[in-house]
Amino acid sequence: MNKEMIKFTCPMDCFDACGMIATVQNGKVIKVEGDPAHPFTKGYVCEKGKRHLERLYHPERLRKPKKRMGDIWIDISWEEAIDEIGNKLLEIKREYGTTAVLHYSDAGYGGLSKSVDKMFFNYYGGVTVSRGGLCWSAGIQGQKYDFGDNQGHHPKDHLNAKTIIIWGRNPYNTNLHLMEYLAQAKKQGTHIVLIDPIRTKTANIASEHIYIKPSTDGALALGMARVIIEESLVDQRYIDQYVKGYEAFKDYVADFTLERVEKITGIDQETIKRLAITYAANKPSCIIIGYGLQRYINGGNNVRCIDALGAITGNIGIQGGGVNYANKSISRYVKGEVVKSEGFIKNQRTYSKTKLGEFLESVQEPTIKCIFVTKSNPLVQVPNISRTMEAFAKVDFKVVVDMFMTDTAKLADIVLPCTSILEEEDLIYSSMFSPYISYSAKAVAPPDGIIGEYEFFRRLAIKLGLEEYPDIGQGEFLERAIQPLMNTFEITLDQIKHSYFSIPKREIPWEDGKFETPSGKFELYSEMAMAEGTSPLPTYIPALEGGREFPLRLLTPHCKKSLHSQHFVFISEVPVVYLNKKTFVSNHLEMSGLVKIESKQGILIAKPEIDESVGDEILMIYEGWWHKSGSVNFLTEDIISDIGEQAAIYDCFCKISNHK
Ligand SMILES: Nc1nc2c(c(=O)[nH]1)N[C@H]1C(S)=C(S)[C@@H](COP(=O)(O)OP(=O)(O)OC[C@H]3O[C@@H](n4cnc5c(=O)[nH]c(N)nc54)[C@H](O)[C@@H]3O)O[C@H]1N2
Ligand SMILES: Nc1nc2c(c(=O)[nH]1)N[C@H]1C(S)=C(S)[C@@H](COP(=O)(O)OP(=O)(O)OC[C@H]3O[C@@H](n4cnc5c(=O)[nH]c(N)nc54)[C@H](O)[C@@H]3O)O[C@H]1N2
Ligand code: SF4
Ligand SMILES: [Mo]
Repeated sequence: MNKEMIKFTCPMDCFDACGMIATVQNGKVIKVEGDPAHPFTKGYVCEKGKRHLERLYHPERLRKPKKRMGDIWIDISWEEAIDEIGNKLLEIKREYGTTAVLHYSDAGYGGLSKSVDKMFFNYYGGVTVSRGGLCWSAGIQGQKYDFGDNQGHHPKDHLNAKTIIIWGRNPYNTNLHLMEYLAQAKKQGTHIVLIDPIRTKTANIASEHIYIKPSTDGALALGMARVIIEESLVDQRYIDQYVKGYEAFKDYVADFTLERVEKITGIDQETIKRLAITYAANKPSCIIIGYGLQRYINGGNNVRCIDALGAITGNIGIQGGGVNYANKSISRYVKGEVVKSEGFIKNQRTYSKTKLGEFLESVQEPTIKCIFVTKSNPLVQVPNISRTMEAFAKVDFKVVVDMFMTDTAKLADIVLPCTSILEEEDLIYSSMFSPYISYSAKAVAPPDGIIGEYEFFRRLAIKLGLEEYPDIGQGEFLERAIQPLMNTFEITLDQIKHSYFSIPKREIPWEDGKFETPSGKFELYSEMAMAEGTSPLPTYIPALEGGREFPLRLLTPHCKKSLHSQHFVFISEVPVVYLNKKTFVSNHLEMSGLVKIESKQGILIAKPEIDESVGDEILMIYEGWWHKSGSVNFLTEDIISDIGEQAAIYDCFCKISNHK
């Protein structure tokens, strides 16, 4: 039979949103690969992208709705599942009010069609939802104070830079297509600096790697600002025209002498000075910030301190410049039914996402009667999971929608299978980096009558009698969502289906010097920040230190082979902890056995590996391991950042010993 090639897009929570092609034969996907016609991802995809095929036909994939009966699971029909969930939601609404339902969701699948979860709960009347986040919220809010929004340069513009600083990002693991641009930039002779407490493989593409003590990036940036001011390398014309609060900032940074900054950051004075001068003098200079450096109690301010460097040197709004953190160029043109549904919220309650466990323990009036989990695996990915699990387990009724029986699903009362990207029609874009939106066609029908989330929530809405819930097909829903995009740029869905679209003239954000802040300028001094209870100036808040009992810092960044917990489904070994020889020896560890890592929150058994790329007094374990191996978040603490209620998940202090 003829083979058919179907264009789809990787929906993972990733920077790249790669264009892909599925080869379909006899109703089966036999191959997935990158689409060489995608102007940005050009046919290159990572191993995780290729594993969509493996996940699609994996023997352990969930195929039927399941209901817990004591210690066993029984298969139920979709009708039964909808009846049971529907009756429960009706009862809760009647007896306790809709906010007794908590909807927990994340970005486990990035297609627009699955944003109907949110829409459903809005029509239901509004439920308990999260504030802040586990991912990037400190930096997002920090940049909102400074710029008014989160915009990134088109990555091809990085090739116009003479200096690039990669600050706390590890594109070798996390951001495949940035690596290509960096490789090209390096060939052209661009000076590339990497700042990271770990010498990651990204360092191989950098001209230099600078070790920094975790959580001290704010101090480094302020120290650099002081040098730049002292050496008269500021762009005074830019400051006068476009920057608010320079004089107050200048006064504040005067205290950040090289000597002091060396003490805080562990970077020698010569290096700090050279870095500052290179950044300011070898213009245009571009900074690419990752999400690692904001997972701390001072994370939002650390990002603001770095933004300030761009403003005082006039590296904003110019070719080859920018302080790139996120890229929300598409999302501002996506609205439609989900936004409309917000008008139907009668009651809503919020809790800080990081503190799910604490919230469940303490919430009153109403207490939580139902947790509904979509596109996420919180009992692996939130900090302090022992506490969270205990509180989660006590809730009367829990529903989880997932593709696999995750550690979160295992604690549910009803588990619903979801479709794969290869079984959905969808629109996909990333707000992190790639400036493209693309259409993803349905390659095959789901097995065993699995109904996707789009259809499931529609049927549930009917069951609940939510009359205003939009009675439209998935294609219509998608088209309405991007109506603002189509109107503004005079394109049709059909054109998007047959090509890839990015916003024209959005290659250099803030080029016109008009910022979306209250003053219309870049705000070094933000009254909005002050009104929200934080410092108006970018400030260095001292990093936390491990005490006597727990002297080592545990970093748990993202690994190359898995998207968070998703690809650890295939793995059951114990996690590997990486540490340098000095830390290994000073803790009297033995190479032959396993080690025990303890924090205030819990214990984890791991296999040690000596790795000189890890900084002193640091343990590094990749996040994502399931409970069967040992999850890192048994060790982490549920504390939040200064700005944006970000999980300060790398503020985790431990001790390590041989495991007998
Ligand atoms: N393969 C893969 N790709 C992914 C993901 C994945 O799980 N796997 N996840 C996706 C998601 S959701 C996200 S949020 C992104 C994250 O993308 P990245 O930001 O690139 O990755 P992280 O692992 O969060 O951290 C980046 C780096 O920050 C460093 N770091 C930690 N603390 C500090 C510090 O105090 N200062 C400095 N300067 N550096 C520090 C870490 O050592 C790490 O190398 O990746 C996305 N892409
Ligand atoms: N210690 C530590 N913890 C961290 C981090 C860290 O750096 N260190 N990083 C944090 C970050 S940046 C993030 S973004 C969060 C991520 O947290 P999560 O988003 O909770 O992490 P994932 O493991 O990607 O879980 C997504 C789940 O969605 C499921 N899924 C896939 N497709 C679909 C679908 O179509 N429908 C439904 N309903 N489900 C689907 C997947 O099978 C998977 O179980 O983790 C955070 N946790
Ligand atoms: S996970 Fe990211 S890099 Fe890999 S295929 Fe998907 S979008 Fe591309
Ligand atoms: Mo993330």
